[in-house]
Amino acid sequence: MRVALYSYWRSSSAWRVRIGLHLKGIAFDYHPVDLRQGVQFSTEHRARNAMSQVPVLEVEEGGTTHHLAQSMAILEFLDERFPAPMLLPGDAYDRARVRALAEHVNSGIQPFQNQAPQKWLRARAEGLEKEWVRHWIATGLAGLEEAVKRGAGRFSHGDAVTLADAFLVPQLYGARRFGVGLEPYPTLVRIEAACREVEAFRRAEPAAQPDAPRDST
Ligand SMILES: N[C@@H](CCC(=O)N[C@@H](CS)C(=O)NCC(=O)O)C(=O)O
Repeated sequence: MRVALYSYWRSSSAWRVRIGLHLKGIAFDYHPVDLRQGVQFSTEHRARNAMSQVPVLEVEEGGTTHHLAQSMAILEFLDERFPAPMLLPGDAYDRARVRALAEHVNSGIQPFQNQAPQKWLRARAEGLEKEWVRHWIATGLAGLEEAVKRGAGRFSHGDAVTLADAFLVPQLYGARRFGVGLEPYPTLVRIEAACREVEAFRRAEPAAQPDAPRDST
């Protein structure tokens, strides 16, 4: 099996997958897709992902090349094919909780900060897009803080890293990037610090990627 990731250094969704790949010790080729230059809209990339987005996980196996889209689906695929360490817990209720925490970010926060809606808003009211992004991140993180608090240990769900942490860490980076203060979310910030002690999380950080600008730290 050969694995390659189509990624962009600062993409929070691609970052989630990088965390999963590193946690599981899966070797992969890194193919940058420059979202600033619009490479996601090229014919080649659209053939890999009809939504013109990253991440895309390319998996070559048994003579077939698969292009997997959507970070949640990719991470679940990785959990099925490379079970150690599992990112989803064994118990169905625990699994539902971890998926829900990940979805808070995946469908409740990140889509609002994406380039496409920002561009759409900016074209109608210059500057409004920044207010919009900050509003949805702050509101979403408030809900996430409450939800995580109810079952957190060292990490979002007890004391083992799960999928929920792979979604949380990139989202907090996004919050800082857009100028959202993190003081109201002490549990989330504490878990982020615990994640940063794990090498796989450090290897997945934007500044550690080959397409990151030199001054990106
Ligand atoms: N739900 C998707 C979201 C993917 C996504 O939003 N990717 C962003 C980068 S984080 C992207 O490619 N944006 C390109 C654009 O807005 O033009 C996932 O989890 O993979």
